[in-house]
Amino acid sequence: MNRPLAHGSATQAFVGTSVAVIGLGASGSAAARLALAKGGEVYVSDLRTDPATSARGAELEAVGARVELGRHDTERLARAGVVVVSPGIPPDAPVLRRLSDRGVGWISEPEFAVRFYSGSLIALTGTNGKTTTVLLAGQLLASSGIAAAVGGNVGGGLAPAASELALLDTAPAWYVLELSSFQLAGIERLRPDIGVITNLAPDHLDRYPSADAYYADKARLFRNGDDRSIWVLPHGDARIESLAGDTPGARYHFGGTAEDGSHAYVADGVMTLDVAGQPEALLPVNELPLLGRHNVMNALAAALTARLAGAGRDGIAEGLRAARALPHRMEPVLERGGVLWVNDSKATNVSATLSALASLDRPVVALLGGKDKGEAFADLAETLARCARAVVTFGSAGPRIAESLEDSVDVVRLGDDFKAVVERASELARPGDIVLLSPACSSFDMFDDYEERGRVFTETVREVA
Ligand code: UMA
Repeated sequence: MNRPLAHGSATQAFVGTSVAVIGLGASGSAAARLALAKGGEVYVSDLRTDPATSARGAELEAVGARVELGRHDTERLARAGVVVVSPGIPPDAPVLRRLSDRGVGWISEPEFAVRFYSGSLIALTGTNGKTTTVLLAGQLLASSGIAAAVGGNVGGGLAPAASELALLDTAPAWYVLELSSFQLAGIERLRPDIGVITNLAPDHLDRYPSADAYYADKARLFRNGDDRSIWVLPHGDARIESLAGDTPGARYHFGGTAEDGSHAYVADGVMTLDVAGQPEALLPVNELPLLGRHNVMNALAAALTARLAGAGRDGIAEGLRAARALPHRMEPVLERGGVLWVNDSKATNVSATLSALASLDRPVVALLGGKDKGEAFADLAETLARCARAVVTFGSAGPRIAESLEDSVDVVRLGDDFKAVVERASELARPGDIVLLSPACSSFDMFDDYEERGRVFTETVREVA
């Protein structure tokens, strides 16, 4: 199963290639370093001129890149042999419009990185659960004695950018990459040996004109599929099947039942794999040390992926028992007075919050709010009506969330004082409840990012609860 497939076609021929990198964040820096290490001539530009960007630029200049801050030189970019674009730069950004107008194409950073890989590739995408699943898949391979290197869109310092994996001293048997829709938008040749989709739901509607446009970028995962491809997909998702269309390769499904032909499922309370007509019990689902039913789905997807990459049942079961919540993802903060406080700050869209709510079996005080990305908060109403003792709204999306939910559930409207939000939740919660920060919005109205929001929540809970 573990075939060494040459992703790394860029070798000697690459030396001297002129590479332009647009954006000097985590992915731009990593792509520039990879290009330099492989003998490329590198030009990096970023519109920012702040001290952090300047410092990163100086580091790259010291190793041979030409760095320009404060502008993108279209002429210079258009002369490059390869243009690598950071994922945070939307296709309608002026620099990309100018390149388009001149007929100049670009690729994403993972597309550039895999050209230097020399091992097999697992590429995983989805709307929610990507990072949990990709890191778990890597751990399950490791606990089965298979060398795996995990990276990509992971963020939060939990794993490196795709390009950094191409510079490891020893190539792993498997590269395990998380890919965002922004990164998939810029792939050309990237061909996963195993392609995984965790789930799909509307997201990033502040960048895409429609959910369908977002799904179309996700579907690019399938574009280079061939007869050797293996696809790991959720059971019974008609939309994902239609995105896969008639892509060649073998399809495996998780999350259904033994009877419907799923290859990873829970039967009689036991997580089970069946990739070859022979059920393999992994562990009782209540022994999986991750909170929430959606994490059972993530664990089934990771286990199936690892199994198809050559991991054995015992190593997978051992790895699942050792699984731990990632920071800001259904992360228990503390339990006091019978109230469990849970930090799910990473839930930056409605569907992630819905999964979190639906996965719990205790009454919930839900903390919702942040920057409004234009989603339909009314989609939360039915689930909240069933499980919520109360909702506390905050931040710039707060008023719209409150209006969408007030007919279904008790809503307390608060503003930008996050400590007041935690204090109010503490008053509302009763023994046996869960206070859940799963805000359904991004954080940028009040915090630098979802991580800062989660950290402040954790600190405030420890102080207030
Ligand atoms: N910039 C320009 N010109 C422009 C616009 C922006 O130069 O016209 C510059 C900005 O000034 C900035 C840089 O481009 O310096 C932005 O880079 P970036 O936003 O692409 O961020 P990176 O630091 O490179 O991080 C990216 C991913 N970020 C995004 O996709 C927004 C990280 O995913 C990823 O971990 C990292 O690459 C390494 O692969 C984070 C994320 O939030 C975790 N992803 C989104 C998600 O998961 O929902 C997609």
